[in-house]
Amino acid sequence: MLSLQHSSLEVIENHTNRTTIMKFTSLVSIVSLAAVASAWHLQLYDGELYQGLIHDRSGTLSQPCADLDASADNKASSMHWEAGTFAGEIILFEKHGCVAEVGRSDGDWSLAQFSSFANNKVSSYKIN
Ligand SMILES: [Ca+2]
Repeated sequence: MLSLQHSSLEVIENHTNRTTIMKFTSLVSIVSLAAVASAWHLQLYDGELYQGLIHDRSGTLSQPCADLDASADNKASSMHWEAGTFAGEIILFEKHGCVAEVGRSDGDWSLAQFSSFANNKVSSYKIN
């Protein structure tokens, strides 16, 4: 009778240890996921071939709509876009308030020279 009680107690202890180990493993997984999540990065340049940086911004989540400052407005002629883990697409607009689309990415987008349609026109963007 005494030995039976002892083995029951061991079963409970083993179960508790396993639960603790599983909780710890889940925590490590969450921390690892956060470490590999990458940010999006947008760089706009006044000139072709990435000359004359006029806008440089990065973040992790989507961006509803951002107007460019007066110093960068209607000037972009080339760009780098690195899609992040949680934001893949950027949409460029001719007017403030994300009106009149001039182009959109599908994943990363390096554009050494904007089309004549979009050149020196971008004044706002949205990140999805
Ligand atoms: Ca320009």
